Amino acid sequence: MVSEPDAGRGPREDAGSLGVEWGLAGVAATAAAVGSAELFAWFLSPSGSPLTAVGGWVIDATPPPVKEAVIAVFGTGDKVFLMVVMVLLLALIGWGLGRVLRRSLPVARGLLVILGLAGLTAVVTRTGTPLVAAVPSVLGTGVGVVVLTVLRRWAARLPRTAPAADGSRGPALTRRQFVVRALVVTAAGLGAGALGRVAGAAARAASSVREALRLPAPARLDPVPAGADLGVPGAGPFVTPTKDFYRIDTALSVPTLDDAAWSLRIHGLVDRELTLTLDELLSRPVVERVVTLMCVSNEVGGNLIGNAVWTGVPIRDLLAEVGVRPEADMVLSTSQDRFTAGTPLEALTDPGRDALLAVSMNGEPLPFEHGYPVRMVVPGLYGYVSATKWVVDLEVTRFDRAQGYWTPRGWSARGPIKLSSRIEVPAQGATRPAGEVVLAGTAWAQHTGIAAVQLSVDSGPWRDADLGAVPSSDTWRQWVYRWSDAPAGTHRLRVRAVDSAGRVQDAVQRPTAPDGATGLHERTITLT
Ligand SMILES: Nc1nc2c(c(=O)[nH]1)N[C@H]1C(S)=C(S)[C@@H](COP(=O)(O)O)O[C@H]1N2
Ligand SMILES: [Mo]
Repeated sequence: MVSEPDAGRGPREDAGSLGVEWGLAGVAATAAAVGSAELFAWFLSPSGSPLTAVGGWVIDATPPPVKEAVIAVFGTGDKVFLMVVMVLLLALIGWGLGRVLRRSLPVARGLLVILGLAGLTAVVTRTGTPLVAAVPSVLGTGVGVVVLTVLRRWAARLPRTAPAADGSRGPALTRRQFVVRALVVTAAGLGAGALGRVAGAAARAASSVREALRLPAPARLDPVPAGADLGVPGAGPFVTPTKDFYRIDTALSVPTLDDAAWSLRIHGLVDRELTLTLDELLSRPVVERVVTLMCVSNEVGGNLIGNAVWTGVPIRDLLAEVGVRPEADMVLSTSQDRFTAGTPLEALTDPGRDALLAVSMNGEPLPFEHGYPVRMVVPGLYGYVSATKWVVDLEVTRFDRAQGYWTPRGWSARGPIKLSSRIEVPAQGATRPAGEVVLAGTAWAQHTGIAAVQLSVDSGPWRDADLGAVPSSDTWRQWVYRWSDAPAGTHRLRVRAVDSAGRVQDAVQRPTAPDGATGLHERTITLT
């Protein structure tokens, strides 16, 4: 048992001189508490991770402009950024805890318990968490309290510190020895935390049945035609490799659902509710479709867009099976981690549009980050209103009754993708020899199709680029423009697209919120 060192008597004799030791003691106890909780979460319950739960709460509570700014600066590294901020904040809290520990062990213990309760509250208020998810926070808090107590006893052995309650001091410790011990405890806490998060995620991924998932052969294929990839060096490929595919979601820890446990409930304004297991879903005809997904947060010329080959079951077929009531106009999809998207019903029932419950991406089961085992893919709509990953629930409803996750956060309820284009080659600021300059990039108007891409040099006339082939109107389209007799000097290149309905890309610059950026992409290059 740990005896009761009492700091209540206020070791005034050390005032000022031992601040660093106390601060480090607090940091060490906090690291031990949080680190061990993360380690326990690895064994016991991934949803029991207090860092993930608090981070998720922060993500949900962050005002949209702040979120926008973070994504603008850190891109898909936004979650690493949040983790670093949380660790720094915890270090600061720990430091403060150490200052309190110097005055009173019971008060410091109380504060650590409050910190643990905050983590626990974040965990248990995340919907859908099993009871066992509460255990890591409780155990972690216990570890923190014990470590705090031990550190207080060690502190009592420092010169000029008040002795423990029983008057015992134990053999003297030098300040240096104390600091080393506190740092070792801190490192152990950080190590446990890192192990819990990194190895935990890897272990869950490896032990899963994802690799074993047997993908049914598609009843209908969607081959990529020759000439879709124009092969201009420096331009992106027509089909985005999975590892390079952008990732956007609110999930701080990627759900690693076991497909044996997965089920999908289809309910709401339907004649016959339906719950499907994965086997039941995959016993229906599966089709292959090449579809370009895009995030509404993509700036003009940005990278939050990717094109992949998906296979899955048309949502239209399942909606026909359950019988949609006439008053319905939206399907609210919910993910295992409680993200929601509100998709216009007509985009899902449209006989000419294969909105899918997708199970594979580029020939493999969906990666965990991209929605394993099942996600939605709806051609023509931004991801936030359509592309629900880890989808477990489809509620047929109405726009005046339900809202997707981003709608109350300042994004429009409906999100058709806007016609846009970008220059990929040459790079901004590139220097090339004058003469022939090859410009290349992509343009998109998902589910409408690209009819033309035009280039303007130094505000001159718009000239047509050559276009690559496409499997359908649901993908982006590559373009190449060979600018001959390009003179030396600095030039401004601008691109615009024209869709198959004859609409010309909007040149007015608008921000991404509330329904997608507009404006033309341009690059400045120097020819010598
Ligand atoms: N469960 C879940 N699904 C989600 C999201 C999310 O936050 N959670 N984000 C959506 C958004 S905003 C986009 S742009 C796409 C991105 O899909 P990707 O990460 O596979 O590229 O997923 C959508 N599906
Ligand atoms: Mo998005």
